[in-house]
Amino acid sequence: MNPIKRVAAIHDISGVGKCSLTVVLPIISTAGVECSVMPTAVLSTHTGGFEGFTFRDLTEDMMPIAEHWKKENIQFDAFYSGFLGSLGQIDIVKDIFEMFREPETLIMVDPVMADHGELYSLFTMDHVKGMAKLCGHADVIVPNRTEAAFMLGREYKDGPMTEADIDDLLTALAGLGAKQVVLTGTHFGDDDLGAACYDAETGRIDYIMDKRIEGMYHGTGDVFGSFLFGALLRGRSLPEATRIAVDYTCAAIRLTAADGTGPRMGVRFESILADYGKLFG
Ligand code: PXL
Repeated sequence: MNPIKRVAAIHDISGVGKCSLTVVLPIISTAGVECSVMPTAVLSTHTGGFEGFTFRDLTEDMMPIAEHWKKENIQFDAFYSGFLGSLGQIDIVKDIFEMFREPETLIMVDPVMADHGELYSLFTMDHVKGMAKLCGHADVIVPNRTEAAFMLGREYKDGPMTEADIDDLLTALAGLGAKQVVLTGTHFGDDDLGAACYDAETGRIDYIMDKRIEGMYHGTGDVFGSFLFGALLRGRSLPEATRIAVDYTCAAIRLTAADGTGPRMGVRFESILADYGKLFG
């Protein structure tokens, strides 16, 4: 049996609403990858669609946690960072990558900060600049179209895209420094939605779309990123892992739409976890 891989997931814990560590941990574990966690903050709920959420900032604990891991000689095959509550946390995460990076370490950064043309309530344009820099320290980045436009200093455009639009964005994003880019929220028409991936080393671009499901659901970025990273760490190629992430995220959204639970409670990924796990034997 191959040794199990270990990833350190650096995200907040939002108690209710199914995003960040409450979805990253179960999904990565189901892929058969050990998921260690560094919580960056503890919130009562995520910040989209709930009023008066609590926010316990854990910035001061992050470096002591990393130093303890280092002292105990704990090694990681991979890092996956997502929502970071402040500019200070972005710098600390960069330092943590440098502390632990070995030639084979795979680092994925999801520059979680915006969607549908708007920054999340906690962030400013300084956060955008910081995240763009952090993307330069990653091997794989997973921005949505809003985050992509903001990090590139471009105007955000929604609506259908051509292959040329997508290729232009993907190659510009690779210019931030990561070799592999997965752009989410891409679509060619009104009835499709998915992701496109680019490997700057081979120049290969894949467009991976599914049928659009009406409505907007919270936490889909973290569910998508977790399905993607689990598959990458289990040896799937970038296009294969992107296909898996699109298929499973859409399946979770379809179940949620059928449940009628609304957008803010996250998506029903639990019901498809067992099938996802079977992909990896
Ligand atoms: O899904 C990304 C995310 C993670 N963590 C918190 C959030 C969000 C998105 O809004 O608010 C706290």
